[in-house]
Amino acid sequence: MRSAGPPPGPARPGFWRSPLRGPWLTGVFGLVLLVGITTLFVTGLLSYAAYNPDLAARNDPTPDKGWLGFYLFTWPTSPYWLYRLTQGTHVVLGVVLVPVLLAKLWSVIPKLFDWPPVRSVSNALERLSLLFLVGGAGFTFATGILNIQLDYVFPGSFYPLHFYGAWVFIGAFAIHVAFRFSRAVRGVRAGHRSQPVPGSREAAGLVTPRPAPATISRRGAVAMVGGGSLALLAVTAGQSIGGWWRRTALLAPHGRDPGSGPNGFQINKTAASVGIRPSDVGPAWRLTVRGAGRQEVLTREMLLTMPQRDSALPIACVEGWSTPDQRWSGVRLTDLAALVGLGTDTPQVLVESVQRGGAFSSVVLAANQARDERSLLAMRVNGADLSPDHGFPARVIIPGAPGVHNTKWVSRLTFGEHA
Ligand SMILES: Nc1nc2c(c(=O)[nH]1)N[C@H]1C(S)=C(S)[C@@H](COP(=O)(O)O)O[C@H]1N2
Ligand SMILES: [Mo]
Repeated sequence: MRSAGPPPGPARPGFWRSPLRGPWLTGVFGLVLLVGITTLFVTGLLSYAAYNPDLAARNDPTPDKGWLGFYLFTWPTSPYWLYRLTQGTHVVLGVVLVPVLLAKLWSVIPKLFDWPPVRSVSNALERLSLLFLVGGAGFTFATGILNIQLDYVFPGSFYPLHFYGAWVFIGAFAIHVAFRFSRAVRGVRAGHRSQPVPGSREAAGLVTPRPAPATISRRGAVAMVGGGSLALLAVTAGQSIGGWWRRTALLAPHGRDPGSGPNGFQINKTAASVGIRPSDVGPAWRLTVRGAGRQEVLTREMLLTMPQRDSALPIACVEGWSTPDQRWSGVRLTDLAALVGLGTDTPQVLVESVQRGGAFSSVVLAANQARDERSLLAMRVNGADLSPDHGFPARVIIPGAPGVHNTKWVSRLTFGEHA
């Protein structure tokens, strides 16, 4: 079927003139994205599982997930660096793939201007799926990057946006891979020199009939994009490694220098920024422990007379930054459960802080987390009292858990089932 009249502007054959475009270049970028985006999706799903959303409504930042939560499982406490690895990978890879994503879009631009715009019902469906693919990629990458760079620009709503956006994107992505995978492999196998005849089936609408002189080779273009990704890796990865490496994280939010001394490591929210008053955490502070129908109220001094344990554990935030292991010391959660008469089969525990409201002011930890002997209500870190910003008088620290589950300024622990 032919439409009357010449196609307009960018839909004209020969409007796009780069001799680089062709099945090889698109295939290379496509296969890199296939591996990269699959990894992003899996680590993203793991991040959601790490919140233990099925345990309590307050743990679930993306309500109404329905059957999209089919895969959820109880997040383990070992290895203790698990979330540091999965979320560091998720965030760093998401940043590093941006040049590849843009290069892939550039390589297929002529196809966006296919003329006539719609040839048949199946062609219309295919183009509609591309809308979800390109829109979904842009939306998911943009929400993720805005969230890590601008520090919670979407208070409360980031999680549902990123979660549901990712599912729409991955649906379109899976369809796209199913239709294009073998073409991408063929394109790459044919080699960087091969350039099919414009208009042929193998050219797949990518090869220009009116090539301009080349200013760079196809391999050079891939190297340039790879160089861009490596540069982003170099200025991003340091925040996930933490410690000294944080200085290299030029793109990291929250500044690059967390100060020195025992409390000189990354702070997410300061006490002042979440409205903690000095009187909340002063001498009048008490810890209430409840469970099995009993209740104990303790001062910080009383906590310090209980057996003090050490745990070397990192803080690993959903934003992708982490600290190296810090040496925390305090009272085991199992010892606190024992205060109200609970045995070693410590149940789940609701942790509440003195903070008034806010998504991170409380959490329900699963039984496996409460029972782990590395899980502490920490009062000290690296040999000093916790600083006000790291959660003085006491905070929770759990192996393998996302940073947000390490509640600061804790005032109440309730063991057992609760609404
Ligand atoms: N009460 C309370 N606890 C909290 C938070 C908070 O905002 N309020 N932030 C959490 C988040 S998102 C992270 S990553 C860690 C950061 O701990 P740090 O600031 O000591 O590094 O604390 C967690 N504990
Ligand atoms: Mo966090």
